[in-house]
Amino acid sequence: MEQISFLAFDLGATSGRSILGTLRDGKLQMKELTRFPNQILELGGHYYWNIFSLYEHLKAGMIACAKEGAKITSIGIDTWGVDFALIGEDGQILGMPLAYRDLHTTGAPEEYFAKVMPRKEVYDLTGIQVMNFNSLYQLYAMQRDHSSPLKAAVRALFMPDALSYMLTGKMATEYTIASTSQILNPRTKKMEAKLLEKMGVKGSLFGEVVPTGTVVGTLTDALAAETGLDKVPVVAVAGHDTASAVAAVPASDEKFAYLSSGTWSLMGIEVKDPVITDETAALNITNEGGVEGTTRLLKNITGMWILEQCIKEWKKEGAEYSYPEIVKMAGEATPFRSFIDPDDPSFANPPSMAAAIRNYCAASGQPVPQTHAELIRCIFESLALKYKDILEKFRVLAPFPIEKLHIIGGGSKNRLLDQFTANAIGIPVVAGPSEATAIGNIMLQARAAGCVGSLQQMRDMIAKVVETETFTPQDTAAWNEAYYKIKHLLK
Ligand code: LFR
Repeated sequence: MEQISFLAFDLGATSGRSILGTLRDGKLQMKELTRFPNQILELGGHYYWNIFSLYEHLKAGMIACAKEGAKITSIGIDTWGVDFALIGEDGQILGMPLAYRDLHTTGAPEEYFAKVMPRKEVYDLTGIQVMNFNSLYQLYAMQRDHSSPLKAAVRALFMPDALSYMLTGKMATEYTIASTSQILNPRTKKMEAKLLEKMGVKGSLFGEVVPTGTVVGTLTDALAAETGLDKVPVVAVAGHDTASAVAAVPASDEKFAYLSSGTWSLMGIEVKDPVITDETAALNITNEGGVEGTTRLLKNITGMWILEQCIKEWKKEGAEYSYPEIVKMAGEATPFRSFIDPDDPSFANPPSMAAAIRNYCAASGQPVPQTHAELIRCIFESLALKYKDILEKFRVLAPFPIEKLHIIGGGSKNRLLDQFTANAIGIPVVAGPSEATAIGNIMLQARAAGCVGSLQQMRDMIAKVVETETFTPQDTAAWNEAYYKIKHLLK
């Protein structure tokens, strides 16, 4: 095979990266070109994404790519889910997109169910777990609050689609990212206009949904000239980062569960068709769109967010730890002392995460973690037990026996948590690749260019080139005992 290169932009809630991916003789090489911070911008009591600054960073990534001298075949962008930019009649981006941690959606789902459409009907139509921040409730809150950008908008574009629009001047709504909104019907794979129209929002706001792999357009003349990249096509890869990551699970068959571990922990299975039943509704399980028409049946678990917030807080107080130090501290702290439910609302966006953990432990009658090491141990053990709790639910739902858990994403590098997880769930954990999202982004561009065929072929190829580590369960009796002791805390 000739050498072929792609440029991937992978944006998370705390940082973004541009990566040059090159395929040659069935081998994938990745080179990080730039890394940049992404931060929620607080302004006038609201939280926003500075999309204009992100655009500047994408430009810097493209310039770095041109300097490498690599001739790239296409560009692809993936980001976190649910957030969107609004576009006016003249094509202008109407202000900064609101960030999903903005508090305007607190209680919004309940208001929507009472005033617009009952919860059951919304879930039956969309199969998406109810979370305050879903695009549907963001739009509800904006409409309720008479948002002027929403009034003026003729289109809305999800974050990856909005950035692709900034690069090409062309608008497209990609399927996997659209599926995070709770406005898409997974059976028809189209947006459900009535979910919007019934609350007075234009049903056509998101336009037609295009399949993953569609070419959105080419770089604008101005950008081609400024970056030196020519008029390269921008491909709508799996715009949702989790969809890109799941596409890169190096599994040889379907009998696995995955855990995409980063700021969020997304745990689930891959199935052929959506599963929308009373049981999945009661468990608040989501049916997000995957690659090749698959469904990502999954659940959001609050992941590294809790630790990330503690680290940020401790840094301000003058205590800065490297990742290996954090893992070492947790490894040395007393086991099974106190636990939290990571998904308790008190951890969503508290002024002090450490205080929130201490309050939770005190309120639930447990020893209060005092030291940083005790807090970290509490976070890691609680996550492992929460993973067990959720995996049990997928074991019941899965049409196949779940033989292993693939942990992918940055969190898979945490070997202590990988081992804790294997111990808690009692089946092997296969950790890696940590770069799953970027790999998925690149491989989906390769697929659009005709270099790889099916999703399974993609996975076989990925399995050959990435390094994974398998963790076999240990101390399962102690972990089981801990689980049953704290099960009542997990909602
Ligand atoms: C992970 C993720 C999750 C989504 C959350 C918010 O980065 O995309 O899948 O639920 O962010 O958008």
